Amino acid sequence: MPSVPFNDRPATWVASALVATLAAGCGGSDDTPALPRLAAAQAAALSGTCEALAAKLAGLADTTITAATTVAAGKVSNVDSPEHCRVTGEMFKRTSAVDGRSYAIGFEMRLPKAWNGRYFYQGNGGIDGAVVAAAGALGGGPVTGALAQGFAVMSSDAGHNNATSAGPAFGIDPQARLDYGYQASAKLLPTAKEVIRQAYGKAPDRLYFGGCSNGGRHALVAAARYGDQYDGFLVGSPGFNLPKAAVANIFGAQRYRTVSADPTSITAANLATAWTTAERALVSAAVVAKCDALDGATDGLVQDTAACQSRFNLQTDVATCTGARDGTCLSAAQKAVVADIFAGAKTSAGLPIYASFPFDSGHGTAGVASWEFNAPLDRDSGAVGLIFKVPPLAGNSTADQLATYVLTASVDTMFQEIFATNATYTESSMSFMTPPDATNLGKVKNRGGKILAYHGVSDAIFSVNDTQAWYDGLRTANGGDASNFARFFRVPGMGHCSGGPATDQFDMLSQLVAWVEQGTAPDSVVAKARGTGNAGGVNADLPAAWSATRSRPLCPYPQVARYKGTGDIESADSFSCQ
Ligand SMILES: [Ca+2]
Repeated sequence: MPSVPFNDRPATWVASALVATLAAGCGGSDDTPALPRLAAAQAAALSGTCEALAAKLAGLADTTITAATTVAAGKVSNVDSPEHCRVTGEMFKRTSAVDGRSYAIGFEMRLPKAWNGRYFYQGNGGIDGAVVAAAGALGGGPVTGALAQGFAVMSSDAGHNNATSAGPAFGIDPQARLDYGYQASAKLLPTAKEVIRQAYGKAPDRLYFGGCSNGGRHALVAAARYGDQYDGFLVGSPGFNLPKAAVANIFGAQRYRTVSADPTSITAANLATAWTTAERALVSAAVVAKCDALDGATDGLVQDTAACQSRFNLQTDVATCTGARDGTCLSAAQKAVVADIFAGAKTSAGLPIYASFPFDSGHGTAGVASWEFNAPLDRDSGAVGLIFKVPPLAGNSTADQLATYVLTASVDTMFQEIFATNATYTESSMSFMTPPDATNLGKVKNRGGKILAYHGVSDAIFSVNDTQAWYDGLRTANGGDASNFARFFRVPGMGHCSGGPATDQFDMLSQLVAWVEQGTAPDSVVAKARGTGNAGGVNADLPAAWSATRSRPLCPYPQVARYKGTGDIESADSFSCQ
């Protein structure tokens, strides 16, 4: 079916979206025009009963509301949330002419009884395909979320249901690829606004878009494609070059396999023998030994990531095995493989496929093992084989066939196929998955919109260096400084979206709102460790030597958190961003 641009919808939200109040900004220097500041959202209460909402919404175009049910205050996605109305439905139900399957954009909205006047679109992770509870969860074992803060939150499956499309096999349907890539959120927005208007008597005053991983990708894609539709973007650990990252991870799997216990095996357990937990911890211990003190505090965290990359040398700072591997050394062959992977996957001709990865303190975690050894076989295989490449593999490929493909097919060819099109798949995955022009964000900037991005330095699937390169490009595109509308925070030690030996609990949504609506830009963000007793869930990766309540400032790139030289080493107050 043809795509339906959001702005072709004859919905009542259009007029209200065009009258966003602009007030004079503050903080601009004399030679820099101040950016507009958007007016603060005004709270409202749910009018009428939740259950009556379904009938009011019966006439929504292209939309079927399946239920509207009151939910009492309580936990949603492990976050304490207020009483709210949960509306579920689907849009654009259709049958694919290509694979014969039924598709729709499934969604839910959670509408707090006491509303803060704001909308939050929750970009979800992985390959989507499930309507994750619309808690507006903020990553990193959060104790808060958008719903808890009074936002009306929408979550969707992005146009396919993993139960009915056999997971990644939705990629056989060209329109499902496009909905997953960038179209679902745009198609949902008019419905979201109308639901809110019916629920509260007005459209949302301010609109936000956030998520982590693939959700961070959705957020950055929305900033690039729909920068005039939202006021703030929370971009977490974005896989904004997801097809490239997936091919790079497959490159890694093929390299790991050469130093695994059984180079003919197609299992994740075998791949994991290539670089064991003890050996990964060994490398991180060597990184910490070399780099920990560069930030002034010997605390198990490497804040000065950039300086560390030139100080740490895998070849000389980690022992080379002279006999059998025993966890205290790496073989020369292992070092070559790990060095290649961290330098960034390349084609056989030496062309970069994806970004490099920095050495950091968090390589020894179970999360890293999952991304390095399991993901190529059970996630990247389906993503590349069925969703990203043109042409795709057969939709009924078995798990063993997908694993064999990943471990034996040409990475060079995969890399070409993520840029390819044909008569059926008229848009390449690099087109539908990535921001079309990720450093051209004038639509966001000029209307007063703001972007906060974060990325864990020990993330093994999407590289912090890729996000950093995007931000460097954004700075260049804005005269060398993008900090008046976009800021990027590295999270030392943190794995993919959470975990790792890190202070991984932080609330950037509140900071984003304060920046958009009050003009208060975040000069640092306090992040906490999730030690024993943490309400967001204990982080099993925390070193025993850390205080359970350690805190650190996250600093806007390129600044680094440095110890002041005095004060409690467990407290963010003892560090400053420099
Ligand atoms: Ca340190």
